[in-house]
Amino acid sequence: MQKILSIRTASILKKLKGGLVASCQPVDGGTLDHPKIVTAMAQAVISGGAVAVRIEGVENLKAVRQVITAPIIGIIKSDSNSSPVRITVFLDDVKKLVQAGADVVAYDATDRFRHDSRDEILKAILDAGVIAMADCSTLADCEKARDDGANIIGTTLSGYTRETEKNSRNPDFELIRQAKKLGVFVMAEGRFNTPELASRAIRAGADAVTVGTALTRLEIITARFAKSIHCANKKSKLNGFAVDLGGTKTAVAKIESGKIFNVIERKTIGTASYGTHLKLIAEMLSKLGYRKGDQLGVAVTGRVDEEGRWYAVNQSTLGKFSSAPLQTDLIKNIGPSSVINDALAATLAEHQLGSGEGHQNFAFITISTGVGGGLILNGRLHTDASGLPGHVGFSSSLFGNKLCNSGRYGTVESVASGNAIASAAAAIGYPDADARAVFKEANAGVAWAVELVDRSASAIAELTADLVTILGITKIAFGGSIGLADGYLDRIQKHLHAMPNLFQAQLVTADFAAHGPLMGALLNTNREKTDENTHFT
Ligand code: BMX
Repeated sequence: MQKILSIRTASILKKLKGGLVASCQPVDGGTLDHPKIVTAMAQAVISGGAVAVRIEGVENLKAVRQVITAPIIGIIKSDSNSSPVRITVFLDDVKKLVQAGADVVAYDATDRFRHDSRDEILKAILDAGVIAMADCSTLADCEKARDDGANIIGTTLSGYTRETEKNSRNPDFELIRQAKKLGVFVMAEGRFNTPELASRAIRAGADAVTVGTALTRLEIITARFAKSIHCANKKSKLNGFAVDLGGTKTAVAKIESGKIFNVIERKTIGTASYGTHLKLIAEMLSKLGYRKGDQLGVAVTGRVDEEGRWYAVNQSTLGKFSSAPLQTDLIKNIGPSSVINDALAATLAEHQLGSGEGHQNFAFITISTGVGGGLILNGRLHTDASGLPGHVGFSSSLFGNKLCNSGRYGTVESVASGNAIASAAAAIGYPDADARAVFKEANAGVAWAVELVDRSASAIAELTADLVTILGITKIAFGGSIGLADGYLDRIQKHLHAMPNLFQAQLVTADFAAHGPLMGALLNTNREKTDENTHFT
């Protein structure tokens, strides 16, 4: 619907077109959060080439208006316990912003519950004779805002609503492309943190780009640099060899400056003797050029106690021995090394160098041959002398209906793991389908396979909500061949989102993907020295 724009509206949109809008919003309550400083920021960004500014709060806006002739996009943020909507929530806000001198008023245009409806807010903005900018999260929001007469569509809230939070890592270029087709002025906004991302927004069809954090949130920008330097320092010290003996495969890697330099893999024979596992590890290491005395970290499926003794919890994954002095034997037969459970190792890697960095209450869950995990509580890896904590796969599942090979009845592992999926397939007449084959069928839409994969994801979603409820976990990274499989995280997300807000956590795939146990095994070799409690927020 092509609208006839007022001369004023058209002239402001012309000023914004093809330009950079700087959102001058210091960290709430930080030392820069003062109208004088916000004004100075606004002047500075205009001298740097911004064509307009986005300003939060009436006092800031009044102060900036006095010294700036460029267009101002005004918002008021309010926090409420009853609604997640924060941007220009009240009809009264619109009046205040217009009186303070805003040329454009931006409002939350998502369909989430709030005090005054988005329709009323938009009408109030348009009635006040200023430009309405709709901060949207999805294409549906954009379509609705366009139909209702908003002049600017912003991608501002993509990644910040429950529905879109899984896209919260990168800017939403797809939404820019889709919104552009609606024939309105599109403002790219949200995580355009580098000049390169901002120029990609224009290439994707945006009419203008708003950048906030990367320009005016000094604390956050500084923390990013500090974190990056900290990671680089840590990675540069990460040199040596790592072993990951998982339920399905055994991988051995040479790691240089935190990067996998070379890796070899063999199938894990679950029924092999302890001696055979040890021999295989030694052979693979020597193939990669390991020499006694090189830094060596070993991660294994199964429980590892504080003495480095190795036990199967699930007897069907490692069937041949009840326990073995792995750490002692590695040191004796191969060289100085440390041993840790595979999922705990991946948790360390994610927390120290990946998706969990800076998080105080974080979990990693691997869904693979088994279902394993690890917990970061109050910034530290939660372990004890037994080595059992973190084995979340052996907690009980709503969907459990058989004895797990750990000896517990109805565990998450007995429902959600690769072995469980394969045996459920066999039970309904598909004896040759392993988990990979079931996934292939499920992705092709075959009903029985969809049901099995979905049951697994649903059990993991319940586990996720339990971790949130019992431990206050706020972010969970998923790994393992099933955890990383196409579409699996979306399924977990769907089941979790069906639960009340209170039980939600941020869900992501593990940054180190399949290499988490290797990286974590090596990190574990100097765990005492590298403090996992270090965090930057
Ligand atoms: C099982 C358990 C965990 C392990 C997890 C994932 C055994 C032998 N293993 O829950 O210790 O972390 O599987 O490991 O009891 P995977 O590589 O075997 O899938």
